[in-house]
Amino acid sequence: MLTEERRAFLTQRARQARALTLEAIYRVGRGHIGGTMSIAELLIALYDDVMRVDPSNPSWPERDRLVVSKGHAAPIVYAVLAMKGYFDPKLLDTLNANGTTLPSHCDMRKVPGIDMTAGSLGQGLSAAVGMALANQMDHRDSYVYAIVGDGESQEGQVWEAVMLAAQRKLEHLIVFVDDNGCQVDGFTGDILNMRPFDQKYRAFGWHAIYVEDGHSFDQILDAIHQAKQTPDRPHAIILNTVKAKHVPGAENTYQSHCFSLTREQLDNSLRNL
Ligand SMILES: Cc1ncc(C[n+]2csc(CCOP(=O)(O)OP(=O)(O)O)c2C)c(N)n1
Ligand SMILES: [Mg+2]
Repeated sequence: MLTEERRAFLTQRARQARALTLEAIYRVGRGHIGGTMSIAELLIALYDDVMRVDPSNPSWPERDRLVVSKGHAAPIVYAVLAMKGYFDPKLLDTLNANGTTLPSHCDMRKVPGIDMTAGSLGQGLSAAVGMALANQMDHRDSYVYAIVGDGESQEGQVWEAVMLAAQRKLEHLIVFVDDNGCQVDGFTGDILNMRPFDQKYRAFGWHAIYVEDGHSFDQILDAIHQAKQTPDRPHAIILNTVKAKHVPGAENTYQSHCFSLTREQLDNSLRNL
């Protein structure tokens, strides 16, 4: 259970991450708003409370790693990395502009703190499984975290990685499914329903936890704590989230996936935050 003060601090950090992201996307003209806003609390929980990282040494071999397999969420990952001191927040002004070092999708060669390049959906979990397997073979106690979209989970490669992780008992692998119910051009349930995710992961031999409110720091952190208490299996934490959370008029719509904010929408969102 978080203290009142800690919860308020984390909430403020998530607000800041959302604001930096929306401002950067507004500046570039268009971007992935829905799927960035649905993982704000998760990223803040990971970077401010959970992950063992050193922003002054991004390639520290003993660090915990994060693979954001839904690589289109890069703008908010960059915002959080900048807030952690990996690079100057002023760089966010160049998001996805010509010549930038902050491209629209997660890029490990250009951005300090990004552990895996992603954007071609379905591939990131395979990389995370490889990292967790390497840690296991090297007797490292570091954790590997991955974030996978609900629409992304329609990719067959996700389930190949899931099978191998269970076979190799990767107990230091924790995968978050951002179950916001929307993909690019429709509701995931209408296009190819993937729910219930927790039962699917369990059937594949994983330890799975369903989190009712994927924007609650208490619930996210409790689930991670529970995962770390459960040996011999990889862990899936299914987060029931809201696409475009805290963007007035866009919440829970698939049309929020990638769009241009008007000045008025940006101002409303910032006021709302
Ligand atoms: C292999 C592949 N196919 C298609 C795309 C285009 N694409 C980008 S995001 C997206 C939808 C993803 O939906 P979901 O995983 O639910 O993401 P979220 O709702 O979290 O934004 C698609 C189809 C892609 N990036 N990679
Ligand atoms: Mg989705």
